[in-house]
Amino acid sequence: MKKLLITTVLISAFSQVAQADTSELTMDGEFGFIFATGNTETTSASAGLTLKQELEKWSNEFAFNGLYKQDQVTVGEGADAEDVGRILDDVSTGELIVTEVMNNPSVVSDETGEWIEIFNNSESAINLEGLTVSDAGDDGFTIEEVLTIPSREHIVLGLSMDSSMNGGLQLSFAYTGFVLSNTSDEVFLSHNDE
Ligand SMILES: [Ca+2]
Ligand SMILES: [Ca+2]
Repeated sequence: MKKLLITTVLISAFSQVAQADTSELTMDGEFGFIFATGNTETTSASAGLTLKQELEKWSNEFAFNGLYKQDQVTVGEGADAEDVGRILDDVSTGELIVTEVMNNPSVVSDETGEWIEIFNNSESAINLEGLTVSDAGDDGFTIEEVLTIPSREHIVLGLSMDSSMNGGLQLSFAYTGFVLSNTSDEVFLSHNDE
């Protein structure tokens, strides 16, 4: 099995921002690093996409390539928008993006108030079952249930589903075993590409 890295966000050098801004730390996906480790295809294989989709895809690629050296990213095949969404094997680098993290909540404790927001930057729903969220150390968890993220929408994963404990959020998934440092940390999205 090959571990396919989808998206990486580094929490670093933003710690001062987090400490200065007592409300929340907002980290755009643009601050993250997006690596292509394989399974990428060239845009020449994209026949059949509409011109509009091509333009959108191109603009996405432009945004990513402007920030990171990587292979080209394609919109995944098998875009079956019904039921639970595409499986992760069909998801390409750049289609899932970590758009925000809360690593240092102020109104609730870190133990219940940390969260991660993921954006589906693709044309179809994606099933996050099998997605591993990890850091460069020993922190990590894998989503082992069907968890659909609709096209062009966000979902939030956090430590507590209880909105009175997590700062008032409606979470889609609660995890354990993953702590976001208030100084320096990483968020990797990956899955085992079987
Ligand atoms: Ca923290
Ligand atoms: Ca960590």
